[in-house]
Amino acid sequence: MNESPIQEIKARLAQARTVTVLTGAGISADSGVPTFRGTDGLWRNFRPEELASPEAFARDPHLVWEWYNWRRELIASKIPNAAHLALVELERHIEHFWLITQNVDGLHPTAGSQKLSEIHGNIWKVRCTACGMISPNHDIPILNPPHCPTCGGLLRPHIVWFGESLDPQDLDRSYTALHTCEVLLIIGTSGVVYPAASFAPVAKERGAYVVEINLDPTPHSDLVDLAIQGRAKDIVPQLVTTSA
Ligand code: BJW
Ligand code: ZN
Repeated sequence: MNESPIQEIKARLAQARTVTVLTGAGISADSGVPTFRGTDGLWRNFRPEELASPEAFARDPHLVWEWYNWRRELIASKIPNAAHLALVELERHIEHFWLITQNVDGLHPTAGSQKLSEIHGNIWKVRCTACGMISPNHDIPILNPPHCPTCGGLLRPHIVWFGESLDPQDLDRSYTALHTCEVLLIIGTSGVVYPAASFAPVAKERGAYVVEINLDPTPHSDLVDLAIQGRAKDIVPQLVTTSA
């Protein structure tokens, strides 16, 4: 038995050939991106069904784009923090590594993560509601709902809203990573939004050693093997340093 939780996790990671990581808004909170459900969370001021649903977009695309324009402006000024960078380092050292993120801010790919699924989409991509084409789009500001250069259809943010299905390829890749991992690190998610809310029990049932890193306890804290309370930017880098 190792002397501290950090040492215990480091020992597990050192032995593991297959590691999966699930991240949520908490990891980007340390970069200054608001979470959804905390005291300063986005849903304190906005009702999800009014802005993050296909019905909301059909009712008022202008209002929905206004919200995304505000979010884009906010996120554009943020950079990856030490926790994002530590996960890039971990990816380099683990033979079979996969990062599943619920975050749409793009900070993981900006940090350099390559083996990842952005299961809720990416705020820097748009999708045509008519022809389905997905394309990168970094425009700021977006003052009016944009249209598809190919077919003229209305463009929407390439984000998974409530009631919408996740990309089957992303889900397949995620479940493979969850079914095969020896260690699952869950960082900065409240664990209430499905299907990601089921990922901890799925990996646990398959025998993974499951670790939660979060500022506060979550519905999964009692299920995991080790729950560490603290900031992602303080804890995650400690897991990947080679020093004792
Ligand atoms: C820190 C920290 C620091 C802070 N360091 N930690 C089964 C049962 C019940 C319901 C459903 C079900 N299956 C599907 C549903 C419906 C729905 C759902 O789950 N609803 C629940 C609310 C109950 N799910 C869906 O609709 C999904 N689709 C789907 O499953 O399709 C099939 C289907 C449909 C309908 C019925 C049945 C099946 C799609 C979900 C898409 C979620 N999209 C969103 C919004 C996108 C909008 C946008 O971003 O523009 O994605 S919701 C929002 O929540 C966002 C996030 O990715 C997601 C998760 O939030 P996250 O990351 O956990 O953030 P927070 O704020 O909740 O938590 C932050 C955490 O960080 C906290 O714990 C803090 O303590 C911590 N923290 N600072 C460490 N510094
Ligand atoms: Zn189109």
